Amino acid sequence: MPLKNAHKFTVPHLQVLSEKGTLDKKLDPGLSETQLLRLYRAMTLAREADQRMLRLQRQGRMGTFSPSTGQEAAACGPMLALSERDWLVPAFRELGAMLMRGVPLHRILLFWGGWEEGNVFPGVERTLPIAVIVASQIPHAAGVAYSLKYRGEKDAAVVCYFGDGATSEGDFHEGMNFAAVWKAPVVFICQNNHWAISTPQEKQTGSKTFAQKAIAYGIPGIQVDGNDPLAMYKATRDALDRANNGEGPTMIEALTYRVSMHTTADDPSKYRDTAEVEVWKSRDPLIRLRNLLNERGLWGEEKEAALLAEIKGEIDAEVRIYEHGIEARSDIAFDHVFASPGVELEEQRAAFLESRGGGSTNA
Ligand SMILES: Cc1ncc(C[n+]2csc(CCOP(=O)(O)OP(=O)(O)O)c2C)c(N)n1
Ligand SMILES: [Mg+2]
Repeated sequence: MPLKNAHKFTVPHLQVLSEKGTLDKKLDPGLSETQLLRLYRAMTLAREADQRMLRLQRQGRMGTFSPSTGQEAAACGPMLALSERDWLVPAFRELGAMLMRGVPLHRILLFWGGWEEGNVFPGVERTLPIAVIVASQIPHAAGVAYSLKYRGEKDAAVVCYFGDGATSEGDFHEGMNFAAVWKAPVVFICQNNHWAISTPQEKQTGSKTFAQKAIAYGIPGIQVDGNDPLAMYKATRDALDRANNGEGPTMIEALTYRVSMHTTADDPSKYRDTAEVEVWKSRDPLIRLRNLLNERGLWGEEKEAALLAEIKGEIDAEVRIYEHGIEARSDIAFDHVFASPGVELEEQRAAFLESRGGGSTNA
């Protein structure tokens, strides 16, 4: 008997704004001028903040961190689709996404400076802290999404970021399976920046795409040009609509590239070809969006200079808060584990403070 096809699967690829600046009119999500300018500002802020963080780290004023230069479209495009009701569950390379959410830069500097206060975002809701433990945030995202469904919050969903390397972790498979089976309202965004430290994509997976992993769980997977901010917005908008309609999760693979080092602790020239880096530098997402703004008469050299000056001032002010504006407390680690700490944790806090000779505000 001839074999029949059990099922046919396809993995779509989405690009709206090509590298050459051609806009696909049929796929254009129709962002307003205000939205386009907000996106460009956010991506520029992320780039400038990233560069400043590199200098701070090199000057010994901040610890190791994971630069995000080159990945601004993949991080920021989706955020334009989020409402305040939606949850953001980041990994560790989504600086632009966190800034768009309203997390003050000084909180992110505190995190990478090693301060517990960097895990707390006063006034910013529905946002989980940076997750350095690879893929650990994926089951968290599935759980948060399941709780939204359980509570009947139909106008809210979760957007969860992770890297290509995270797909090799058990947490990825468990989180995807749980979310798919329970039709939890979550959008999984895999930032495929082609490397997991020194491990290239072909040593990470036998799959041709990361998006196709979604198929195994029974959810749609789409590959997106991750340096195209309009495509990243559109894919996330569509996925959030599915989630809000009770249709469950979607996985988006964002094809992008980490043009800088993995973290400030490594030297990428030891394991990857500089020619590859140059190719991706020429696909800079900021330039692509700036060209579109120029074409629409929304931008120009003067506006660019004014924006950079404004952003520099903003970053300077945040660095000052980071270095001088926070009164660090040695017992803060006890504060945010549970909504209300409970007797045992308070006893442990008291014992800890006692062991330090009393007082709670000495760092
Ligand atoms: C569970 C765990 N294993 C190993 C590490 C060390 N580590 C940090 S980042 C990283 C690679 C992550 O690669 P990817 O998921 O592609 O994200 P990217 O760094 O490229 O943004 C590794 C192995 C870790 N932080 N957590
Ligand atoms: Mg990676």
